[in-house]
Amino acid sequence: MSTQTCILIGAGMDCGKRRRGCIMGPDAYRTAGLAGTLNDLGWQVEDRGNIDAPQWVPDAPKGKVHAREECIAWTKLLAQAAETAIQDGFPIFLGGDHALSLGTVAGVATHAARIDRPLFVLWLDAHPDINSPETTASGNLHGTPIAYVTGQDGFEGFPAVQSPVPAENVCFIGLRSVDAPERDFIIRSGMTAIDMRQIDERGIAAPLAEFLHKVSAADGMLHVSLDVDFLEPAIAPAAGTTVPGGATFREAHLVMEMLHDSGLVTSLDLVELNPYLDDRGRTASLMVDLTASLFGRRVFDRPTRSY
Ligand code: 5AB
Ligand code: MN
Ligand code: MN
Ligand code: MN
Repeated sequence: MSTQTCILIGAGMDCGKRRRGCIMGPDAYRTAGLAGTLNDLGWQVEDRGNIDAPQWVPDAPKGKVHAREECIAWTKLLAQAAETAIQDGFPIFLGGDHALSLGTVAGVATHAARIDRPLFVLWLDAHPDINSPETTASGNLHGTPIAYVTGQDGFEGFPAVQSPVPAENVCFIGLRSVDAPERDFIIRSGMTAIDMRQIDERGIAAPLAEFLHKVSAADGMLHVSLDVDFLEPAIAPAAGTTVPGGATFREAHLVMEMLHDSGLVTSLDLVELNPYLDDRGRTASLMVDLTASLFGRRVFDRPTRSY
């Protein structure tokens, strides 16, 4: 990581699905000590507070998509905030549900294009979140950001994505709940999709190293989007869409440690934490500890690795 300043941006976006509670996420991360933890690791921390929720706008009466107008308003705010923050340091977006990535990834992609570097996206999630407003069965936009940022159709009313992320630059790790239209799309698209079975068979380090090599060879910027439901629900209960069979404590830390060693990560989303569902703050604390591993916490020093 090139810069030593990280910028915290709270985005309590809660309209990407029907079950409420992610609005409390940013404050849970602060309560769990995120800023102090990063400070202790030698980072300067600038907390920009929470983005004010857009003024409430009524949902269009027809259509299956939940809170489309509100999500459009958030996307505009977040894309702007992301584009600005990444010029000043390493942004960490404190969600909020995963619909916030419509804005954050679009914003960092605009920046990457401006400085003429390719953007890669690592999606740590049980789900690929590649439905469009047309293919979604639930109507929940937290299941759509990858479709949006790679420039798929169906996002009428949303700002046009200025610099779509090429499908080949996207890597999913942790998949175990994929809708039929999502599966078809992934197979056609050339995205790298590491499901839990592959992780069982190969371990998590080998496929991650392959992807990091690709990022490194292209001199890419790397945006990481960490959904709480990437993790095994037994260790991370505070998510609305848990799926059994997720990443273990050590698998998740190893991913973060390797990401740190790579020096390739330039922005991070922490999403889908619903503190209302947590168990004495342990999911919030685990997410903070995983972030610490990404920012250099380790037992013993190891030489920086080139992938
Ligand atoms: B999350 C589902 N594919 O579209 C849908 O938690 C789940 O951000 C989406 O990964 C899960 O509603 C969205 C069934
Ligand atoms: Mn997700
Ligand atoms: Mn998910
Ligand atoms: Mn979820």
